[in-house]
Amino acid sequence: MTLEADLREAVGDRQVLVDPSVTASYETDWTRRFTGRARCVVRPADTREVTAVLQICARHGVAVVTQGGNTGLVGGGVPTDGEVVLSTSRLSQVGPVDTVSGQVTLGAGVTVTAIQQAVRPLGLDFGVDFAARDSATIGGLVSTNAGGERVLRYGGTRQQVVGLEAVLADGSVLSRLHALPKDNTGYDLAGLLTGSEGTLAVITAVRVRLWPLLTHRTVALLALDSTTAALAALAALKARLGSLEAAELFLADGLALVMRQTGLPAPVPGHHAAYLLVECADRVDPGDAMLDVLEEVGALVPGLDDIVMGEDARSRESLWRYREAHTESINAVGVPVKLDVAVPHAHLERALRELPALVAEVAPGARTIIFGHLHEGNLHVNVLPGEGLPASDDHAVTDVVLRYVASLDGSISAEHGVGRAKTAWLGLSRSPAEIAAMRSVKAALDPGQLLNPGVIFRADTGTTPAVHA
Ligand code: 2HG
Ligand code: ZN
Repeated sequence: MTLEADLREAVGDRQVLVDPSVTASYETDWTRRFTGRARCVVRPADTREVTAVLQICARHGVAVVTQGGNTGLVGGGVPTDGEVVLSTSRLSQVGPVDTVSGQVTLGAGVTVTAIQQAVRPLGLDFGVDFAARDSATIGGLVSTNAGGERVLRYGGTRQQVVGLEAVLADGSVLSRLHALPKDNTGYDLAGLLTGSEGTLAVITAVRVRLWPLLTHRTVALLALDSTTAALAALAALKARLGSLEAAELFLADGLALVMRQTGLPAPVPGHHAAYLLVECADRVDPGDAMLDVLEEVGALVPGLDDIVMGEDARSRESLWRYREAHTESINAVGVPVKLDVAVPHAHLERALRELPALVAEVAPGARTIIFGHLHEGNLHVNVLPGEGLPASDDHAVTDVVLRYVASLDGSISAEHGVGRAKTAWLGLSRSPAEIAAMRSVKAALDPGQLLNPGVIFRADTGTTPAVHA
């Protein structure tokens, strides 16, 4: 039997997609940067069917790319040439919420919005949130160890994972879904699979920790004359506000682009180099405490030019729009080279000053828009070709940015992962010994190189990538 016939028998005719007009949306990421061709798309309904799919693919020697909400930014979830795309969209079960332990088990295909809708009525909340919440799935979040806007308070996805279930390339099922808060019985396999970007197993379910739902929120947008002032303001706010939940950075050129694309008015009058969006959340209204602290911080921090507060839901949302609309506004102008990096706070001001000039050397006329999560020093460097100019040379732009970041002791991937986009540069952030250990793990769990070949490591050789800092 053909691969397709075997798959149809395992999951049903309607769940094996081969029509190019239907598979197209699975073959390109939403930024349009990564595109390839799938042999077919298969949509298993449960763990048993995932096992069958993997066993069939192993038998036919065909590689598998797992895809969740397809909101990734490094090409880790799209096929290249003839792989089977395993979509987790039908693994969408939400288990009963355990309100004593504050945990819930979720199918890999459950979106962040669906998690919020399931747990918020019970007075609980999920610790990870970001703009792609309506499409991004928990399986994708765990595979990429996604960050987002609440890391300052709750940590990243890794900190939310209590256990998981996953299927290895040979079809065996690893199930660590029980709710025991203490379990010291050897290797932390759930931890290993978190951030493994689909290269070690297909995650089918995740048990996550939940947090008390904070019912009252206040947002403030601070306009500042420098990133150094933004860092000083953040340090002062962190020391004074236990309810601080988010601290997001954007700059004058990013704001101008967002205003042009969305039609939003200027949030505050005048020109300011940097903007810091902060949110506090609590079970009682944090507004008054925040106002007092902001007054104190205004007196303490030179360069804090202006502040606008958003207390009701609408004004909070419209302040968040200035930050969250960056990605879509950049995408509306062209296909950017997207680089998600982290630099130590001590080098942040310098990095923001030097990066656009460095990029311009290899991509003349390019526009470099930078924004991100200030607390983690996480910068989203988006490089758009200048108006009327051809697309930038992705490789040259990536090379100059990642080498520069590594020279500052930063990370070449803060929250989006390595994917296919950054395999050649892994050696800038990981030592040869670390890469060799990671390759040994990959070889042990997926000896046939069936799961996401070409992601994290280059697919071609067993050797360490040649690029070193
Ligand atoms: C964000 O923080 C996302 O908004 C996307 O990580 C970043 O579009 C980007 O470069
Ligand atoms: Zn981000």
